[in-house]
Amino acid sequence: MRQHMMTLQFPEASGEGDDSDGEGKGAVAVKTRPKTERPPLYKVLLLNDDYTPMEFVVAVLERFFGMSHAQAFEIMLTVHKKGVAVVGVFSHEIAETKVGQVMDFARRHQHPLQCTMEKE
Ligand code: TYC
Repeated sequence: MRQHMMTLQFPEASGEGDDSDGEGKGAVAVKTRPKTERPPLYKVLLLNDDYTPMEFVVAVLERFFGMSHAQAFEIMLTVHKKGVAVVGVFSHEIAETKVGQVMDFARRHQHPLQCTMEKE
């Protein structure tokens, strides 16, 4: 059965060929594969600043990105030292939601923390 499927969908993979040599074995059913592109992914980035408390950033990473305390602390330190870090990769809609949640939460607590997204 598997061989039959391969022959129908991908005759070139079966060795049966496309009769381009004209040897004339008869009709071959050819199924085209419509190209289904995966939707793009987006990196969510957290930016360093001089004012947002470290413990607030850790709380953000735990609350909105499901990180353990240890993992959140590690990523916070990376942002603190390097200026920026990727905190997750998501679909456009989810990334937008995460960025909105972080920006809202920071604004409500009057911290200048910045969170952005960019196409991978
Ligand atoms: N640099 C901040 C401080 O020293 C800590 C911090 C870390 C701020 C990560 C933002 O995304 C950030 N208090």
